[in-house]
Amino acid sequence: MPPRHVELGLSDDDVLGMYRAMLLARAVDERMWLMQRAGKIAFIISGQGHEGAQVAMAWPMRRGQDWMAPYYRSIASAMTFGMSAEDIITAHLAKADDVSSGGRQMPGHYGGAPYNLVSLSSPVGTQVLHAVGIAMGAWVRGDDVVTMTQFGEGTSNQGEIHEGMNFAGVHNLPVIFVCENNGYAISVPLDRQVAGGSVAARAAGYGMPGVLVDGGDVLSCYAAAREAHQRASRGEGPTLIEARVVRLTSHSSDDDQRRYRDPAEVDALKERDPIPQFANELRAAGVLSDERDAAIQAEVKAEVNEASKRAEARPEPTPGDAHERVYAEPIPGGGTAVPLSPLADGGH
Ligand SMILES: Cc1ncc(C[n+]2csc(CCOP(=O)(O)OP(=O)(O)O)c2C)c(N)n1
Ligand SMILES: [Mg+2]
Repeated sequence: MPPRHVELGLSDDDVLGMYRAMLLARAVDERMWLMQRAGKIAFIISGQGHEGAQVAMAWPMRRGQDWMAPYYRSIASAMTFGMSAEDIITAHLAKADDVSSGGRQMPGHYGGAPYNLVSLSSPVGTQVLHAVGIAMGAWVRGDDVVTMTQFGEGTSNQGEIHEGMNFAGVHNLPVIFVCENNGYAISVPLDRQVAGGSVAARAAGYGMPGVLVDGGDVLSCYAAAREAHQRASRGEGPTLIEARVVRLTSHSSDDDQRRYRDPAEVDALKERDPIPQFANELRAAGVLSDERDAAIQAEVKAEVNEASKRAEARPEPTPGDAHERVYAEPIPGGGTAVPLSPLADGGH
């Protein structure tokens, strides 16, 4: 029997590319934790453990044509959709020419106009409404555009998710809803947040297929996303995919999960890390050798070193530019911008 990736129509280069993308997202994430601890980045909210699902699900999306409304763990999907390691680090350092917002957004608020990647808001779940709105717009224009949005299982209980999925179901919109279920909403475990324990099962109530996948199984995630993408593109409507993933880190750099998770539970998470699981599968398929793996790891390390060096050397925003890209100019009604602080007038 041919290896699974061949059955799915993926080449050896495709799966090695997916593996490399996962490693790169992990390496950028780890580097940014160091930068946060060194006082260079204010805050980190990590995608570690989610990379397999994210790379695989973003893989079928057509760059420059499709759209994505991400959430704060979407580092690997944002990178698969076009953001570079340097873009990500530059945004976290809030540099003046950061592609996400020119240094206005919080860390982890991925976005980039050149990539059709919508900037997110901190209230969880609001990105789902944006995704459905984009899908509605594409439908009105008759464009072949598929929109993907991602959110956590805690967020799946927000009103916006119900409104968005119901609207997409009623109007048969080309959206892929991806719930990355990591079992916790900060410190609250799944059984205290999701009645019935399944997010995918809710899809039936919205008239769309609900698919449950193991987020540690990259090729299953890819197969589910590709099928959802084809359905959406053919005009057959939305899909909800729930990927069971692991959150390998604390919720954020402001949290310590040892206070609410058993140490044995935290240790056991490593077994579900998608990166070694995928590496093992590629080895068994004869695609990844030790030498190839070492070469990819070295390339990724060099790329992250280079990206962080270049990002750190980028210019800081100047206080006098604080209003730019925050308010439309001129202010509607003819008012003038009020300085946010004396520094905002250009003083240093
Ligand atoms: C509307 C709203 N309520 C509360 C918060 C605070 N908050 C930020 S992340 C989070 C947990 C979300 O959990 P989940 O959706 O499972 O995503 P995860 O962080 O596990 O990936 C909460 C409660 C918020 N940002 N917005
Ligand atoms: Mg969660």
